[in-house]
Parts: sequence; C-alpha cells; structure tokens
Amino acid sequence: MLNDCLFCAILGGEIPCSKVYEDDYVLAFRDINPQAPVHVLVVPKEHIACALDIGEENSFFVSKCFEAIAKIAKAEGLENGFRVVNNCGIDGGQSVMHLHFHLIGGEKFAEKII
Ligand code: DGP
Repeated sequence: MLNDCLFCAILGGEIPCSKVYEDDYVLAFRDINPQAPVHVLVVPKEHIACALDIGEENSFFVSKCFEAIAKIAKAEGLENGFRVVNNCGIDGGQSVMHLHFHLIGGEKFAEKII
C-alpha cells in the first residue's frame, strides 16, 4: 500500500470503493460507514495528509474538491442543502490521514455543530 495510506490504496485501485465521481484531480466514493442517506468522501488524488498541509503549492486540489462537491451534490439530488465536513488531526477526529471532505445530506439535520 502506497505510504501505508488507505485512501492512496483506494486511489490506486488496490482497495475497491463505490465510486460516485472522478476527474483528473479528485476521486469521490461512498463512505463505508454512512452517517446520512448521502455520505460521500471527496478525496484529492495528491496525498495531502490533512488541512494543516494545505498551501499555495497544493490548494488547487482543494478547489477541485469543492468543484466536485457542487457537481456531486446536484447529481445526488441535494439542491435543498447539505453539509461539508473536514476532520483535521487528532483533536478534530481525523481517522484517515489523507485530506478528505465528507459530503453529507439527504435529510434535514436536526443539530448544528456550529
Ligand atoms: P475521518 O474520520 O474524517 O478521517 O473519515 C474517514 C472516513 O473514512 C470514515 O467516515 C470511514 C471512512 N472509511 C474508512 N475506511 C474506509 C474504506 O475502506 N472504504 C470507504 N469507502 N470508506 C472508509
């Protein structure tokens, strides 16, 4: 497994996923443990460990992730709204150290985190 990184292994096709979107910069697939009717992980194809490692040299991938999020949200019927969540680091509850955005929706969420 490249870098011992689970999402790099998914990007490399070594581990299967339920793909919902792909372009040259981004892969998006359904979370294995969905927390909402729609729960998609949007992952840059470059290994960026977490949000702390975003800089001028790689922020392009973040833009591409959010372009993908808009496309996926429309394709998944989330025009009424959705949330995008990024967990960063130990205190943020990140469990896979490859930058990713959780796109969750398909229901009206009862609670707001913020
Ligand atoms: P986070 O905790 O923010 O690092 O999110 C990691 C997410 O990755 C978590 O919601 C579960 C998901 N996940 C873990 N392993 C796999 C896997 O093998 N396949 C898929 N599709 N999702 C996974």
